[in-house]
Amino acid sequence: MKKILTAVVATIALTTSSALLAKSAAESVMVQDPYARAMPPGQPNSGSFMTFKNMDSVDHAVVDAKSPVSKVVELHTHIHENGMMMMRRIDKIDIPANGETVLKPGGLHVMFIGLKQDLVVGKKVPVTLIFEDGSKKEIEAPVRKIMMKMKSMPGMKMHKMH
Ligand SMILES: [Cu+2]
Repeated sequence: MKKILTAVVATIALTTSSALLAKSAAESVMVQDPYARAMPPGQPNSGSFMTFKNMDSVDHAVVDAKSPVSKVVELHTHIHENGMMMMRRIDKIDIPANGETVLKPGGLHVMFIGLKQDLVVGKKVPVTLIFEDGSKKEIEAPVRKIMMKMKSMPGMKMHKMH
């Protein structure tokens, strides 16, 4: 009887310690260089970009995001469809074990729909990231001006002609 009891106690102790060692997704994923896109006053939408670094040996994912700056916040990606670049809402952004996922203009982004305030350079946008295990991470994304590739292309053509 005493032996069985000891075994039970040992099992409980082991389970407890491994549960304590397991880190939440929010603790395992580092967020680097977050920023939000500056928009001219009156523009309804904007987005935020950053790099997720997964320091854990298991995959993680961001499944939702919240921010007080807009009515709706969604996770988006860009896809090419019939020669057009289109945005699409996605359920999650995967971050592979010991890997990284980059959110950038023209790719994955956190979308702000229905801005409640103008996003001007110098402001910081609070964003709450929600992970697959329910853990959360609060970040602040400084507002930056972002040059669009499309705008720089005519200039590049002109440069070649000279
Ligand atoms: Cu979008």
